[in-house]
Amino acid sequence: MENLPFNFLGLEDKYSDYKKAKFIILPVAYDTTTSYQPGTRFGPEAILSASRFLELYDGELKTEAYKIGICTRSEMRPNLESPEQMIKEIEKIAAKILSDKKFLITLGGEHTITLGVIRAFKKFHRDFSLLSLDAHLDLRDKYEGTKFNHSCVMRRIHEEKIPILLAGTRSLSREEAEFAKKQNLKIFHHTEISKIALLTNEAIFSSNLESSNLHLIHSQQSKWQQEVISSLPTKKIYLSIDLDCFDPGIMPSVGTPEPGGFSWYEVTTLLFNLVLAHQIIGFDIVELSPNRANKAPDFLAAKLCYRLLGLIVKGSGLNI
Ligand SMILES: [Mn+2]
Repeated sequence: MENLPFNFLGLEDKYSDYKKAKFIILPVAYDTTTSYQPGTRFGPEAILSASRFLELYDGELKTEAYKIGICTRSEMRPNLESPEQMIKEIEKIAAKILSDKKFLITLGGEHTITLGVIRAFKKFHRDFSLLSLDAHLDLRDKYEGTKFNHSCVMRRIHEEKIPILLAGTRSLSREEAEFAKKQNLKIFHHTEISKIALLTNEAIFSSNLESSNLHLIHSQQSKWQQEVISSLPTKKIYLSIDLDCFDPGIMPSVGTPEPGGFSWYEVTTLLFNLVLAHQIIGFDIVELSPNRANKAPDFLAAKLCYRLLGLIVKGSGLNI
């Protein structure tokens, strides 16, 4: 293992060279405004570390997405001048990668980084919307003296006139609730999702678990997933995954671990169904705040990233 290069999946040059690679991983070690438990600046490194222990073959999808080339860029360090300056730097680097016609994956770092990435995507794509899986709405106008706090990021993206859909919400302020209502934003609170899921999922899971055929489970789109997917107003989707959307039982390594949340299978089946109906143009996985004593969350984040790459390869019809 020591001999493997330190990049996503530990890939040799043949598969990780920038020129040849289709997928570019941009690690952004930034956590200046994280409120409760700081440490998300160590998230990208922990995801890369864990990814080197993943199987290169995704047995569930029957894909080997690495063959399409995955280049890991060197880590962006925090710009301590101001959060706004950091966002500008991210936008610049992301725009360069997109101008090279690459598929960009950003690893955080705190959620604020999504704003810089979205501003870059705006230069290259028309008509896309953002799906954010997150325990929080991140719709505050200002927090702790800055408009560029991680809990304001969806408010800023909304101001960029990108349609946003937020799913997995379990915690919000009165200000955010009122803003979302006034702006008529589509929000899937986790309690509502759980209620719909309880009513519809039980039969699906109990009938298919015995066969261990996950494809069979995937092929059954549950009602809440159907509603999320059909509420997305555009074909092109930018996906932002705040890891606190997961149940803290499986994802305790986040800045603000809210009780409740998605299971691994809920998220992966949602993503499976998302690629069937939409085109994912880019994604980020943010807010991992690693804990040395528990590596399972790092591994979850790495596997989630590779699963998404496999789904995108499969969705684009490439036979790899
Ligand atoms: Mn969050």
